[in-house]
Amino acid sequence: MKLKIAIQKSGRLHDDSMKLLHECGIHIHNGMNRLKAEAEDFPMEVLFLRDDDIPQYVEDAVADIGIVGENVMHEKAKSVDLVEKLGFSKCRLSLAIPREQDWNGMQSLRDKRIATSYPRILQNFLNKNKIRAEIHEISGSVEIAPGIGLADAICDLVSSGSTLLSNGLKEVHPVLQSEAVLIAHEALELPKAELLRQLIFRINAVRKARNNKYILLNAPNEKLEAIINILPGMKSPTVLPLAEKGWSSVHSVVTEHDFWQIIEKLKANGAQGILVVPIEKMII
Ligand code: PRT
Ligand code: ZN
Repeated sequence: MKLKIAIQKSGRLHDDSMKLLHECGIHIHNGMNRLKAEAEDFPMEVLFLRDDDIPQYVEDAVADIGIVGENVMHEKAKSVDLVEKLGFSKCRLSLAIPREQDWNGMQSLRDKRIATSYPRILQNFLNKNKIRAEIHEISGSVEIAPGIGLADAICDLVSSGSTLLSNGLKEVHPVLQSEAVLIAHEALELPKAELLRQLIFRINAVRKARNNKYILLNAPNEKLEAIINILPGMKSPTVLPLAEKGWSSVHSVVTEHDFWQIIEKLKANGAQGILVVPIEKMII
């Protein structure tokens, strides 16, 4: 029994998807241009597909699980479970108009032509906002549509915004925030559901580790209490005596998010020799 996972064959999702599996201890030898590959050390088979096809394959149980952008998952609207957000390939689907045009809120789109590769998501968004507009579905290079007179506005994926900028467009309203997600067939049979549970457990350990750092520092004993209060730790920090009298070594785990603030406070409270090291896996 193998868990079949669908992964983008090539493109923006491919490398990070493979890296995530690798960090989960699942190693895949993909012969060049193969459509299928097997994992060495986990009962898993990998199918390499176009991202647009992945939701359908998962719905049909050709693949048990898959990794796609939320944008594709919502646009395809297949019956699949969203199992886990994966934190990479972040972008947003946004509305944009020519730079020189005024934007007076959503009303500005009334009866306008909007070019997009995401007609379903856009139509739902317009319905929710009670705006009637004409949707032009085009499959690529959406950003050139206003310039060639094909549309008044576009609804497209944005990450840095430089594509919009270089096409004389400005982003005016977000429609959907997106990142890579793990999707699964709705009714996985038991042995596969158990393999999926193991995979999710590993993914969580890898993602938590990425968001945390292990920190070691030296502190004079009279400052220990203040320093321990600054450090959150998983339970409480580890405190070990140093060879030098009156000093201790303190070890703890801090999140990436409030990392710099914590370092500042530690320094202000007399911490010295602060070392910060990445964590490979984190299981709590
Ligand atoms: O061949 P296949 O169908 O598998 O791939 P694809 O060409 O359809 O998709 P691909 O590889 O381009 O993108 C896969 C997924 O990556 C998308 O579905 C999104 O979930 C995610 N993603 C993240 C992005 C971007 N960021 C992104 N910036 N997908 C596309 N873009 C494009 C966008 O369409 C625009 O043309 O990049 C341009 C904008 O980028 P900025 O940085 O200039 O704003
Ligand atoms: Zn695609």
